[in-house]
Amino acid sequence: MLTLYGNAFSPFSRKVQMVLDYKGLDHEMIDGLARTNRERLAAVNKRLEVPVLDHDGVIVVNSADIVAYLERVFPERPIYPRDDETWVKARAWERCADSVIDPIVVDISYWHWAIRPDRMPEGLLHAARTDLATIYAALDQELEGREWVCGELSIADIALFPHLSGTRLLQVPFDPSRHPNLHAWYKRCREEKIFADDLRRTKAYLAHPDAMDGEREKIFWRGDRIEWLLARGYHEWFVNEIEEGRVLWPKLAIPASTAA
Ligand SMILES: N[C@@H](CCC(=O)N[C@@H](CS)C(=O)NCC(=O)O)C(=O)O
Repeated sequence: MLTLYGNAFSPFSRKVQMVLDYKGLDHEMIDGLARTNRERLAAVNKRLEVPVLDHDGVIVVNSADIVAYLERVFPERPIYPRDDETWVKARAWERCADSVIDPIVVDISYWHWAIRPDRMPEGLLHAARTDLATIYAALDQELEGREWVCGELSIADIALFPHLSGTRLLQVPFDPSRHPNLHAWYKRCREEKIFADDLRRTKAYLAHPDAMDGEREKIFWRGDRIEWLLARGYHEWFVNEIEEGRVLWPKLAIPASTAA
């Protein structure tokens, strides 16, 4: 039995759910970020982060580890390229999606869904546009003459898609005239069932009156998202957030069954 503690708004959960779909693996989905499920999530991940996979009692946290686990246990329909060099490239794009694109997109998203007392700090949107333009250009080049980022559909496409699907709404879109290959790739993704199903789930979640039932006044901050903010000069804003009590810190999560 496979149970995914996820959330339809979390790009990392969406990645894992798309891999489960791609591999045709039946699973139960629990919204780990819903207030009513906090204790259930804490029991499988003290960090209180989604996604978490429970496979017959084997608990796997962190999206890249979950995908690697699924690939190992369910090798049919591989999602990582077989060729070594292409495998390295796919992992690099997955890591870029998880640790470079996610922080930029998520850091500017707070003024769209969180309950904020302020407006977005001056220059933050511009910094996001500048950094994303570099990434869009690199991706556009990577996709020259290719349908998928690594040739065949792979984890690279699945990891990138959830982050890129929100960029228009956040006013940091890629541009069909400057990034024609990226634009064609995004259109191609939307025509594939696993990506179309992902968008449908996220839209249905956001349209539901109980959506975003989780914490919306305090922001859960972690490494990469803080790094991008500080690197772009927003340390004073961040310190003020801490002082005003609007920061939630992840709890210590140690991989030992005896850890308290
Ligand atoms: N490195 C983790 C990151 C997961 C992550 O950032 N999860 C966020 C949602 S996108 C989360 O659970 N945050 C807790 C919260 O918002 O309360 C992974 O790849 O799974």
